[in-house]
Amino acid sequence: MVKKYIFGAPFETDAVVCGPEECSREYDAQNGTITTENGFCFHYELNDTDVIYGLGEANRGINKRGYIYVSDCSDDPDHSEDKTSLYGAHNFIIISGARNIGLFFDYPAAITFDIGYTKQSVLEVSCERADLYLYLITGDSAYDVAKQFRKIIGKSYIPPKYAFGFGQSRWGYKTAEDIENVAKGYRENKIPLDMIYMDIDYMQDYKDFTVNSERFPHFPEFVKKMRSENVRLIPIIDAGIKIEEGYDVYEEGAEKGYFCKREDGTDFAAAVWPGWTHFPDVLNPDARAWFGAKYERLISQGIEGFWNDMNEPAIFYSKEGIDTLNETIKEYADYLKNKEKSGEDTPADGLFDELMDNARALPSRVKGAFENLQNSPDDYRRFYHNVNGKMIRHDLVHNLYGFNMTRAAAEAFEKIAPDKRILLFSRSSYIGMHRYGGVWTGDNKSWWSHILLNLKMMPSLNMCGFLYTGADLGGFGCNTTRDLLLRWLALGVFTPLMRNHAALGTRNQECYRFENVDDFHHIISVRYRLIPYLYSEYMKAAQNDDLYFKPLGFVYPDDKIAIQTEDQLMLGNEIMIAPVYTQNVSGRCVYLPEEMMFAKFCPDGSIYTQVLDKGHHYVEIALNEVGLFIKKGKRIPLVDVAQSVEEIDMSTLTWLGYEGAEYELIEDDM
Ligand code: MIG
Repeated sequence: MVKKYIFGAPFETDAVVCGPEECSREYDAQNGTITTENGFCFHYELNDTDVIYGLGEANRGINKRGYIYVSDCSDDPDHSEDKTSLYGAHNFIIISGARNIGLFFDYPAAITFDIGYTKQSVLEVSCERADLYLYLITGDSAYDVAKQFRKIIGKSYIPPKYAFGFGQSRWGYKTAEDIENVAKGYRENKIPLDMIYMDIDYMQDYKDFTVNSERFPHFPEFVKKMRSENVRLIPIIDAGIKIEEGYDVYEEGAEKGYFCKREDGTDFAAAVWPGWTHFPDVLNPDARAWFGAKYERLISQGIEGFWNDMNEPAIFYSKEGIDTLNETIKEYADYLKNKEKSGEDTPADGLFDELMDNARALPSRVKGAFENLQNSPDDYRRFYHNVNGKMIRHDLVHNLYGFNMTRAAAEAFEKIAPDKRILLFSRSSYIGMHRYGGVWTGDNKSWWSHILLNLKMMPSLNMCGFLYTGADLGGFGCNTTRDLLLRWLALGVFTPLMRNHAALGTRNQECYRFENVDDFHHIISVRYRLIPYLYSEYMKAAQNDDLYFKPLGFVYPDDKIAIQTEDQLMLGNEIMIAPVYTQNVSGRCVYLPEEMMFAKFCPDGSIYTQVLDKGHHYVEIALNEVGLFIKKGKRIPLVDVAQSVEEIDMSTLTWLGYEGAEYELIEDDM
């Protein structure tokens, strides 16, 4: 059952589209106490065994207990264990124990989830203003609660079929030739590939919707040529529009008043990749339609997919921020000068100590002012959105920017190509955006711990509606290693978005750059063999408001060990995955909540199978192998390897698993 409560004057976020019409009056304090005197605070006493699920793209475990999380969309490339905010704001949690309660705090500014951090047995959710909707869901199990929540937030985005293929990306591909070389590297080594991503360097001076004509002399022809090789090019779009005379997107936006404004009505300027930019006011429906329509410029040149970046929105600095920094530096310079002048009255040794102290403090204060330049909360208070003619300060709706940038594109796609699915995913998001696109989990690192973080985020994202998700395989920051990439790809085989992406300046990370390329060929081949299954399960999850990835506890709610298993996932209705995420090991321990069939895709193309009993097992999985576990009595479809999704030959379909099992295959030609 879903109940909706209203506090104060909430902002309409459009996260919920099929919720209860009416707000309930009587609130049962058994579901947690609420105070609204000093902002909003929800307080709940936890039992020792209560598990907290949810929060979508958040740090740490599947069970979120024992830490503090803040929904405050942040461009932070250091996803270390202490971080409380990442790129998304997914304010849905499930308290699961003797009772199962779901809570969605529909509030678009910063909101804190203290889940047993201040006090181990206390859950507290608080935000500065008591203006929000609270949705309270009660159900039979955590899984039931998650599905009820998914019903009220509307159907999840479905990407085109090719987007279930493998994609290669790198920040640093500059020219058509760079991209052709990547395609060649894959095709020559017979490693399947469907997409090559174009990062910011394809643009002319980082201007959205432009293509550098020197580096891509005949762009539409180039797109067509790649497409004829079954490779789609997927360009990036950034949030900021470059301020430049003659750039029509800038000129139109300024003229129509479609950019975010300062309090005095002038367009707010922030420096990002293009230099000074304005942010399209995507919370204003007219501005949103205007911005979205611009994607047509690339679609008309043959482009069929996009990734939206920098939409927290990320800010390098503002004019105001630079002024503050300069003032800080000047203040200190003056201070030191004055001290020098008044030197006669001060004992020489005392002056020296004081000067030294100040000299030491100077860099740290300047450093502080410098650090505060980037993504500064001060800047987020410096601009406004026009919502139905009312000026709303950005920080009060901060978490909706990425959502609405992506919505802008998706709403436009419905007009530009109503019968076509276009690939679209975003870095920043809020619940509701799941109807318009997917997400990638941003700038992770080539760390073993980030394979596990990737795995843990997946079911939590699914609970919040985001089904088309994945991480930068191999790691974005830092230099990857061959074994790390192989192990991470073996997890990526199962994530709907399977993309290898790396940062500028890091070691080359394309699969064909490493020794024994066959190993990469084999891991990615397994993905393509599984696509009929992965696609079917994705479609079922999207159509039935279900989860593609589930924590084990959702399927085995009475099994204490299953509930506590944080490094295995259920995928669809047939399989469990248990990827290896440790360096220098030849296998791993795995827990089976019931009898299952272990299936291992061996490099010679054969599949090793073994029925294993309920309980703990050690399974051998080499660097060039992919393992999965088929639930008792189930089977999955398999096809022969193809070089691209389009080339998959369904007549090669065979079955893997328990004989005689039923399976519903979902096929279409989208
Ligand atoms: O400030 O476009 O997360 O995937 O490669 C960095 C360059 C901007 C951040 C994205 C990353 C992308 C990078 N971008």
